Amino acid sequence: MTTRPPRHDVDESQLDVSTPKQWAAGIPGVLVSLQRGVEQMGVARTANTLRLLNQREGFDCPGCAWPEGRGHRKMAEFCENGAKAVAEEATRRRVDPEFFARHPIAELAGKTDYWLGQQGRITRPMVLREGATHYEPIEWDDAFELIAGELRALADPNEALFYTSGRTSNEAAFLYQLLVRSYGTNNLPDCSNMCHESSGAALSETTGIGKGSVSITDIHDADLIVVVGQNPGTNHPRMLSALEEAKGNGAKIISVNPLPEAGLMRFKNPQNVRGLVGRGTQLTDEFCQIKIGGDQAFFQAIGNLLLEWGAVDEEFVARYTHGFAEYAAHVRELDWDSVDEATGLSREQITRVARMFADSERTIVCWAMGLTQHKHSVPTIREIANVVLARGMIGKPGAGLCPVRGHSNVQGDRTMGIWEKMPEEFLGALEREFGIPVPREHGHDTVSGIRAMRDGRAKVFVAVGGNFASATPDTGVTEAALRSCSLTVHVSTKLNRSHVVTGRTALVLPTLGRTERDLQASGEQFVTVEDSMSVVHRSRGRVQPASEHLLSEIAIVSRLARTLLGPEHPVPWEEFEKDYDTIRDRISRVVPGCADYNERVRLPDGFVLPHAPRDAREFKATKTGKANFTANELTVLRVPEGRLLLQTMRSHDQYNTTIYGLDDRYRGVKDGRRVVLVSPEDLAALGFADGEVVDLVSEWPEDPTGVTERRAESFRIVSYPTARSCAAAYFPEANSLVPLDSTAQTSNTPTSKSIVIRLEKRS
Ligand SMILES: Nc1nc2c(c(=O)[nH]1)N[C@H]1C(S)=C(S)[C@@H](COP(=O)(O)OP(=O)(O)OC[C@H]3O[C@@H](n4cnc5c(=O)[nH]c(N)nc54)[C@H](O)[C@@H]3O)O[C@H]1N2
Ligand SMILES: Nc1nc2c(c(=O)[nH]1)N[C@H]1C(S)=C(S)[C@@H](COP(=O)(O)OP(=O)(O)OC[C@H]3O[C@@H](n4cnc5c(=O)[nH]c(N)nc54)[C@H](O)[C@@H]3O)O[C@H]1N2
Ligand SMILES: [Mo]
Repeated sequence: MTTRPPRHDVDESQLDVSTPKQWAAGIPGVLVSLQRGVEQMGVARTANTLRLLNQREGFDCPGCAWPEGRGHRKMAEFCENGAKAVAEEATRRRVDPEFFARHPIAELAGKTDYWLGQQGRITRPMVLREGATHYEPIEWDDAFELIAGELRALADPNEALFYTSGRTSNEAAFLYQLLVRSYGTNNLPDCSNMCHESSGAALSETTGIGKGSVSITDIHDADLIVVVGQNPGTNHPRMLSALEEAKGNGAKIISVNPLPEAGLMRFKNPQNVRGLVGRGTQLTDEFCQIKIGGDQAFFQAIGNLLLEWGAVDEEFVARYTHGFAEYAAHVRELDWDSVDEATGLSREQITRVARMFADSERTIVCWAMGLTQHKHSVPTIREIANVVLARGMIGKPGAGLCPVRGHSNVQGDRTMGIWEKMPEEFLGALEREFGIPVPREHGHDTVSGIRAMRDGRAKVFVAVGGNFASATPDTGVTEAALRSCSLTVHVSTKLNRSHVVTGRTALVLPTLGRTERDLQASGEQFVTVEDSMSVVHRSRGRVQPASEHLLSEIAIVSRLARTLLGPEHPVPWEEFEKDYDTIRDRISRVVPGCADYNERVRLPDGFVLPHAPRDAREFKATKTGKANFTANELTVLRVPEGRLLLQTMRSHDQYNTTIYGLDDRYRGVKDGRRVVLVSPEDLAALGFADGEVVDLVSEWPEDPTGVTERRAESFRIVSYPTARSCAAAYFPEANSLVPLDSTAQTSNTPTSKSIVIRLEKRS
């Protein structure tokens, strides 16, 4: 057994490609998860930590936001990728001061995120002083003084940015936004800006709340589940068990995706014998191999047919909605040629699918990044809402809208106030509760924050979690923006690229992970999180912290606040750090729906936050007070001659920018990541062949900065059954191709799933 990190970085010459798999999980899934666990943690710790994953008295999986089965949790409620997420955090490998003494920053900056992440957990607070070649240890108090000094020196609090990634607990998120607003800014960009922001924007407008309306039992009870732009076999593997259960109850499943993702096709459930040794369950009944960006046209076409057939829930529409006539007039005029062009689907298939909608009594539509990261993402999701409303499929069992969230607590962070434009209701309550002035001017989101750093309007960058340098678009521009800061600060568990692309001075502050015991003055603490279905529950770490020098995120925020805001500040920061119940008491009084928080999170399965459309078909929070139909102009993404539309996605062996390993097992890619998947027909038409190595060149003539081309070098072509005129490569290797200013209307999310590229032979 070895827990030594790899000495060598990724060697793309080892890359090996085989036929894509037709099914997900089964025995290989279990074996890979155990193998990764043992490599990182050893045998005993693997058994111990995995036993506590997603159990009532254990910790919430730091992987995805898919909910746990309420009431009837399986003995091992984990999946292959959840197990990898745990192994990555509970690893025995360490990045200590000697590591930083051995490796100058210039050397670390040449490593991939894979190599950096595999080195292990950071053990001590570290500082990179101006002009220094190496990080060196720093005492916690000195680190807080350093940050406070830089923040006080700014001409305006709006010159600082405070990023959050969605692993942060509710308590830490609540304190962090309180610190940032006490300091005087709403600059709270977060990973959500690059993730489900488009869903939030579309759903708030149409239903009055930016969250999904279904529960896990609704999934089990649905008779039709439509999975659009999502790869659950990799990114939400426990969702496959829920889909399997729904199938067992007679549900039909439609998958809409440019790629035939193995996990959606057939699932061999590792929790039962039939799944381990049998053929598994066929999940998808109807696979719509749509072109990238064709979903708006797809849902308009379905709306058009439902109207034509009179398959509208008239009573629901009359009683609960607004704007139906305009919507109906608009989709009746649908141009079917545009639908053909945008979707690449046959009219027979679209008609068959529309028939399934018309025949269904309980429909759920699920979606993720395949829908949210396009220029027209918000209108696309509004179009889903139109169809769901026309069928009356919200606020009843087995039906509803289901944006499937990414990070395990990204939804909770928003609920707790991590947003650059929190509503007045929240800001006013915060002001009254603490007797502090709270700024009202909207802050920077991720993209506008990068612009502010680039242009010298933001000078201090602080991040609680995440990997800003690698997760954001336009890598070259973003890295230059970070380097222009006077100070960059990262509260992190593991080393990543953002620690080596630094401001003039940089701090890395190591923190406890989800799996670790959190001991404070009043005793052992737990934290709370909210899953994708608005269930709030406890998470309690159990393993010994990676180092005695780690502080919890809550302690770090509280101590920074005390140093920055002084002992006279009206917020009782010290008390918060000692006893997290005192934070939850305040959450109760400030955050809507969280009354009696301390009592309710102690219930065995926690509690469900209110959701008026789900609970009572109430839509009072929209502008019209009703659920809104919308008439949206149809966008058809046109790919110029000789070009392809590139999506950037996740392999089976990564968690966003954390690269667990180099295999994308289901897609048949092994020992490498620089691949571009293109259909055999397009390869023939463009004069390329499988196995050739090319540069990817993105083209965006509209770029306001005048840089119309971006290049990512050396990708191996893989002939792959994707939709025509589409291509796929992995995030973050392809992020340099996404122009900073190419963002979705309304939500400002980078268009990471639709970039026009050409392939260029390497000479
Ligand atoms: N193991 C693991 N789990 C994760 C993550 C991880 O990296 N690893 N990340 C977490 C996070 S933060 C998130 S947001 C989620 C992401 O979960 P997903 O959204 O499943 O992640 P992606 O890999 O981006 O996959 C996008 C899917 O959409 C499809 N797609 C792309 N463009 C289009 C389009 O125009 N139309 C349609 N219909 N489909 C399209 C792609 O083929 C792919 O199947 O997963 C979360 N869970
Ligand atoms: N091209 C392209 N770009 C994308 C996407 C895409 O599909 N394509 N997806 C976007 C999406 S959906 C998202 S959500 C973002 C993700 O953006 P981020 O959330 O910024 O990135 P992650 O890779 O999830 O962050 C990983 C780092 O978080 C730290 N970390 C892990 N656990 C903890 C913890 O418990 N506490 C603290 N403090 N730190 C911790 C570790 O240091 C680790 O290196 O990327 C976006 N970027
Ligand atoms: Mo995400």
